[in-house]
Amino acid sequence: MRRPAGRCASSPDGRSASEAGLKNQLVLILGDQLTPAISSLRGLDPARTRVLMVEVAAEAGYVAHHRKKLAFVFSAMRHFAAELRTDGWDVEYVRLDDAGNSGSLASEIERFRRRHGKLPLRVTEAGEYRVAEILRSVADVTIVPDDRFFISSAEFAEWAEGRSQLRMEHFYRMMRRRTGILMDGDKPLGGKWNFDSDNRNAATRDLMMTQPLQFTPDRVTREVLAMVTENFPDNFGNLEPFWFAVARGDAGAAFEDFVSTRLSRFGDYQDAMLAGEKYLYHAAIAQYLNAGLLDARHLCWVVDSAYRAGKVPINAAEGFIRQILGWREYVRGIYWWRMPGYADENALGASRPLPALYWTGDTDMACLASCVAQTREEAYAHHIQRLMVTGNFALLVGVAPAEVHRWYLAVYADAYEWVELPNTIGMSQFADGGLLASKPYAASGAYINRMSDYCHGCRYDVKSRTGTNACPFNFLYWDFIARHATMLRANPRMRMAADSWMRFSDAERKNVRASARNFLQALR
Ligand code: FAD
Ligand code: DLZ
Ligand code: SF4
Repeated sequence: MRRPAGRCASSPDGRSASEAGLKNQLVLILGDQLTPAISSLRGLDPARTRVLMVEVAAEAGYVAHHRKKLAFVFSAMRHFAAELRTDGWDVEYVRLDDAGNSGSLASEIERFRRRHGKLPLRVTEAGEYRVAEILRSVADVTIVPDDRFFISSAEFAEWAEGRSQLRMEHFYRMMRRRTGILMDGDKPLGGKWNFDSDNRNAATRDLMMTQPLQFTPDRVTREVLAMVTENFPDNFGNLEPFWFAVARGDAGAAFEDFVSTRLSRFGDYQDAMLAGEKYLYHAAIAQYLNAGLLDARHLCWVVDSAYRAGKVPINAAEGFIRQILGWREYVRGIYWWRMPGYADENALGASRPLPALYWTGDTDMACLASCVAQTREEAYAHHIQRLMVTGNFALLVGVAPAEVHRWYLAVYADAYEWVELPNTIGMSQFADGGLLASKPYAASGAYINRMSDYCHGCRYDVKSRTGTNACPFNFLYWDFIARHATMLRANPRMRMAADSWMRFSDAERKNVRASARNFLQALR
């Protein structure tokens, strides 16, 4: 597909590229490529390049995105266009409600070429298989690698091929060695690779937590908010108050604020949940990082330096860096290695439709109601809420993984398929049969009770296993174990649970299954 740049082409309407001045190159910047050093722009002369950014109905509608997510993406795109112009680039920006907007990435490239001549297109590879396919089908396009990650998809595939078992921990150690982050020569700083065992404290109400830095919408964001209100009246999610950073400087300030006020306790309370405390010690930066407003290398080295300078403890620095250098890179590698088939995996044969409560929050289960309400308000839930509350529930009741995937992709401001899909299909729903995670993240109410205070305000009894007052996570957990006992007995990390089920009395087994059946009937 590569063609030499520098030609001057005539367009069908008789206009030529020279109408765009001396421009001989078109660069498309996608909504999650908001990085000045993006590979598509590198080495190009601003005087000879047209940059195209398009807000299109197809991208806004391939899932019913949360309204805050839509506002964030569009406002961040508009701010980035302004940033590029300040840096001397000639940017053509198409707004969603511009007259003539043809509605898709491919048709907008075509429309640009009709207007300005058939400039060759250069674009950084898309972060999503669906979009990558669209770009590959465009005429005269050069696709360049996205090098904002620590490891390329090809290098990951090389690492993964031929291994009988993939484990994030092995990948992560390799990445630590490769980058030197938190390393002292070939030894891990702090004497251990992983401090996860120190990171399982439950949070208590007397802890002082700061909120993520919040920003007042400027004129550009206010215009976007009005446009989203007008065009997406039925989408899930509260649009306001809207406080996300939408420009690079503010996103950077939000990260610095996290480092100075919350990072030191990030490790200790990483797995904790508290009703009404939406962020605890989490960074709340994934939406900025995934859109390109923050740089993963910079984040990891800042945290490495904070540890070396004695400002944060090792379990905090290592815990945070593992999420980015480890999990984030690992899930991206798996995504590109296993797509397109990965999206259809369903190892447990789950087929239930997504319960309406995921949209309404209408349930007596206090933990679920709280996580869905927070998701509606903020387009945010932290990892343990996603994994052990909403994800765990979907896993236990057997929701079709594709439906769970579409929900996560829609409702979180940080959701792009390359990172969301492996977290949902692999980590949360075990739909890949254990490729990504070593065991299903299935848990009873006891786990939620240990790690949160949700159960105090719940009408269900977390200590009861069966009956109408029993915590549904309890009988659903054992019902899940019963349904998949054969497969789980073959997994060393689940064998104990499967064996415990076999030790239940016949009467107890019957009660558990009847409680689950009744609950599931009502859920339908
Ligand atoms: P922190 O807890 O403060 O972590 C710091 C950073 O580490 C995050 O900003 C993120 O960039 C990275 N990180 C942490 N955990 C993961 C992980 N498992 N995979 C990849 N990166 C990670 N993350 C997304 O960025 N987009 C998604 O669409 C997404 N969908 C998810 C779906 C499910 C079912 C689950 C279980 C997890 C999902 N995650 C996703 C991972 C994680 O929940 C979010 O990255 C995190 O909650 C973002 O909040 P934070 O910035 O406060 O993260
Ligand atoms: C998520 C999103 C949305 C809502 N809108 C746009 C858009 O209008 N234009 C665009 O270029 N990108 C958008 N995106 C991001 C894309 O859906 C997709 O995730 C990335 O382009 C993949 O690299
Ligand atoms: Fe959730 Fe069960 Fe606790 Fe209620 S009792 S909050 S349903 S874990």
